[in-house]
Amino acid sequence: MQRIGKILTTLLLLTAIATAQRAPKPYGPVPNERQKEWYSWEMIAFFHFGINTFEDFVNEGEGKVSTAIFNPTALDCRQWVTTLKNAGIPCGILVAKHADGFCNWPSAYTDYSVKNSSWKGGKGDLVKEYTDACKALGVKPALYLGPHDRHQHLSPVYNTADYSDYYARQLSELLRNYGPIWEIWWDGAGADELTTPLYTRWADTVRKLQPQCVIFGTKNSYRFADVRWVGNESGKAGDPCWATIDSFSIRDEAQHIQALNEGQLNGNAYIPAETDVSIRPSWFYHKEEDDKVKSPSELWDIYCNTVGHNSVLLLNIPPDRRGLLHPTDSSNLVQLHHKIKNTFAVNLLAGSAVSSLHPRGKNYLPANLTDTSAGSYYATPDGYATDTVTFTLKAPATFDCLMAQEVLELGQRTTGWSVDYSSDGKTWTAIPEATNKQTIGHKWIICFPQVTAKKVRLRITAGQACPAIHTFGVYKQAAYADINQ
Ligand code: OTN
Repeated sequence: MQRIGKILTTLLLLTAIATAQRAPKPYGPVPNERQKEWYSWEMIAFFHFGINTFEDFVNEGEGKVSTAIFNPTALDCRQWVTTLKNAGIPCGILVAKHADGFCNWPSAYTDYSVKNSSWKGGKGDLVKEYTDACKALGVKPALYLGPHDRHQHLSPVYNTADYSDYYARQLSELLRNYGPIWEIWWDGAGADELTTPLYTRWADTVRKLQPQCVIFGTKNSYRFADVRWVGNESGKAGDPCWATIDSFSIRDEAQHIQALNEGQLNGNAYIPAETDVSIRPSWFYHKEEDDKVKSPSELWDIYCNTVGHNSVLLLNIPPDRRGLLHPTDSSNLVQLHHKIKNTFAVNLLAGSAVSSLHPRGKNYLPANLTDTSAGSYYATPDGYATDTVTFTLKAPATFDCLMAQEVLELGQRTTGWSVDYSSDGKTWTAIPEATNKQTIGHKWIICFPQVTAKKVRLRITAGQACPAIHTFGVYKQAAYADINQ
């Protein structure tokens, strides 16, 4: 008996040593290359600009107004893209055509475009100016090509060969003639009539012409989507916010919106949420809203509730009738950038002594949680879905924000976690805002009233597989007054 016991102990030890050297296996659906790239952008700018800009209070035109009214007097896409550079935003989506059907490029397939406008005597091409500015300044261009088109859609049904051809040809023009396009946006607004066969053909066009292009899809285009709508336009991703979601056939509207907002744990498709919100009340520019631009602090809340909720923030900054960004919009955006950069510049847990109950082994040490290496992460052995990681700082620190990141490639693993702090390691105090959290994903950020502590404890309380966590940190939010532009 004793001998068998010894053999079993040796076998367990050998298994543990072998596990310690091996990377954890991915769990469930994992992101494709496009989705990994998209997550890395964190923020995308949205430029709603077109014929609606030149109508009073119009956000969704009927497609009947004369093309002559489109006439930006000082259009400068370099000014837009420079703002993105200053705001640390690596990608921007230009509306090439909104629901009114007016094309911001001289499409060969319609007269309802810039070629019949007053701008540059009909010789202008906004998509070219925009993509050229992006190329020159090192920003990734992306396009919104509204699948619904009130100008073209003269018959009562979209589902005709003519409409299918019309849209496919315009898509091809945009994807063939302007270099790499990093995302294509298929708005679901007004698109109820658009059927899956239409999208099947158009998705095929996207995949053939630009394989790296992320597809934002809704409704009948979900099966082709790399990223989903978040279920609102107010800058709020859910808590939780899983990257996975199940069939999109939920009939109940409220349940459908909730599923979009929160995702579904163990959903069979990996389609993370993109959160579109405007810096102004409207999507298009209206001078009456110049004093209603979201402040840096409102934008920071939105950032934490989107990028910090495992989503990507698609922030609309609409150029005005001159074809320029309003200085308030640019300034608030740049202030947001400085707030983000300064807040996360110093992880107060870096350099602390770290221990955990169940370390996997030498390649997956708990200290990896606070290093700055892109490839390193912390993991427990297979079979251990829960754990406690304790950080002992060299000196007490004051903080009011925390951030965690999972290893995306290994799937959605941790499903329950809490954070506590202590001055002596004997009495622990929970951070209420960081108690019983669920998702981590690409990034989870929590802000709370400031606390001072010598020790911080990350408790992983539930999971579908052993945790694989890339980063954990606590931070002191930068004051806006400290922000030098
Ligand atoms: O009336 N709407 O069409 C509407 C009102 C409020 C918020 C959204 C919408 S439409 C909604 O737009 C999304 C993009 O922001 C997605 O495209 C959804 O599929 C679409 O239903």
